[in-house]
Amino acid sequence: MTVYADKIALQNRLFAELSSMFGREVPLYDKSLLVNEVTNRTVCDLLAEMFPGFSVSDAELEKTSSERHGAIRIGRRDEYRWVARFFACFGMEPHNYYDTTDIGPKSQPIIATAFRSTTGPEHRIFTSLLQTDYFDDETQARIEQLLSTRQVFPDDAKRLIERSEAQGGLSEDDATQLIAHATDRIFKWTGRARDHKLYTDLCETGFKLAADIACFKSHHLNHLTPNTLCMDLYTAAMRHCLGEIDFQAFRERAVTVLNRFTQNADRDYLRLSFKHVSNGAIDSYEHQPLSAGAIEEAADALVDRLSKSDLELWKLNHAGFKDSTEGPAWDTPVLLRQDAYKALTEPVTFTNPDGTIVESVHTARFGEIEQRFYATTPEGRTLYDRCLGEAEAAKADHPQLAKTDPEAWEAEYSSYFADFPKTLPELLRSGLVYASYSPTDAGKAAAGNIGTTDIHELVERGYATYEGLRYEDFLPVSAAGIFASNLNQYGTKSTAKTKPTYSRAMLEDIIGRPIIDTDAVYRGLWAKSLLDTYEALGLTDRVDDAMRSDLQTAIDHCPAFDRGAPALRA
Ligand code: OOG
Ligand code: NI
Repeated sequence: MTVYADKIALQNRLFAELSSMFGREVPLYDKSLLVNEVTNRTVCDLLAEMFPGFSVSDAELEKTSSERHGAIRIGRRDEYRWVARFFACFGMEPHNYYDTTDIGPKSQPIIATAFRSTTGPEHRIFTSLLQTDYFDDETQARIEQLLSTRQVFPDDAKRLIERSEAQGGLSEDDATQLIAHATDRIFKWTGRARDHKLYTDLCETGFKLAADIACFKSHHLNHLTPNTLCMDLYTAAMRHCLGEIDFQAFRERAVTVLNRFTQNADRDYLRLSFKHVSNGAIDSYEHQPLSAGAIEEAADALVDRLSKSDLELWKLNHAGFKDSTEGPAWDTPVLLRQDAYKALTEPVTFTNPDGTIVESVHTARFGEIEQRFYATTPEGRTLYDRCLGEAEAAKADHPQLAKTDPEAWEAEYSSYFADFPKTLPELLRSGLVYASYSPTDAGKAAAGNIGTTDIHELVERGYATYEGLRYEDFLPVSAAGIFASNLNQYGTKSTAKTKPTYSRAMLEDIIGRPIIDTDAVYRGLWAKSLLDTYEALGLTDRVDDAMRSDLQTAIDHCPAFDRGAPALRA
């Protein structure tokens, strides 16, 4: 039997290659990775002092920081299906349906899903599909006509994808070739576009996003987002390197954010952020206070490092950094926080239908960064949406505050998230986030003599332990915020006679495979861990029937488990 290349290993290779490609295309992206590495190193060194025994080698840090999410925007349905089939060769399936045509003033003419692995994903790609019927008939026809004449996937790439589907995998050589098609053609920035008139018509009517899709000949990456260990330190460092804040302001900010970061960084943060360190190791560290002056020293060292000539980002083509971070407040560890340097204005050569050439520019590709936190339950998500709604309304009231007095806005922003507990145990007790539970040795030893099935009590008594599940998906309102601030353009309004509506089923039809609902994944992982823990603690028979059957249903509906696997004991 032929053994094909491991799909997750291929996924890592694909994203490493895409990252090199993007680094060659966009010098500022490459440098932003260096800023991330430098600030992450500072964070790790402080954590090592706080948790003696904890350490992160440069190689581990690189691995921890090599996670990426990309964003691509597709024009045609048949292209979209090829994209889905392409990512399936790398073990990435569609997760969640996002509809940004229907989010009020921030709306954009796209529906989307994200391709990723179902469990433990390290990479994702948010893939939008332009909805041409969002436009008036004439514009729709112009967009569709132009799109109909491009071929983004080379025939050889299609053959490799078909081979992978037929065989169930690719040889290393075939995979290498398919990755080369990705970086040399499919996702490559060409600096060339078509139909300057359509381009300007779309931009001038507020549809920059549509112009970015319709007039280009590849599915160029819009951004490729690394993860940071401390969002607020990274954004301050970027602002400093871009020349927006001087070294004194940076130092002051670094001291502030490192102080509060180190006060909040606990074992749950270590578990969330460092997957390569075992839970046992994390439990074994002592937690000790930092030595006096440690934070000031770290800030001084950072100021020094950022002033070196290899980090003079202000010398590169750039449009500054966003004014405020999307997502929950800094002190509320749920879902994800995202920020970005703004879209760059890049030279583009347009070829018109009559063959004439126009030298112009295009502003679309930006440099996002993110930090991921705990996955919310539906109750947690509802609370988040309410808090965010209030925060956004306040922002609309005084939009300049984030720029003129960032610290005041930060404090105000936090106040809208006050209803969220701030630590994982409290979030779990409130039923706002998911965790995976497991029995402890003490619990197993006490099996048969334990008088409660309340999981929080079992944790408190030391019979069970937990690990928060990380949020692995996207937030369409954050995405819309990112679109808006990067394009210097708020949302759009449909120009069709009647605004069409879209559905998950429509996108599934286009893709030709089911879209996985990730709440069912988080819930299933949580439920299975609970039932397994009860079993190991000898509590299965004491769990009440309704609860047991709820948990079993969640497991049965969880796409992360092989449906053929034997069900747990009922
Ligand atoms: C995709 C926007 C979504 C995110 O991080 O929320 C996204 C795009 O810009 O095309 O990447
Ligand atoms: Ni993104």
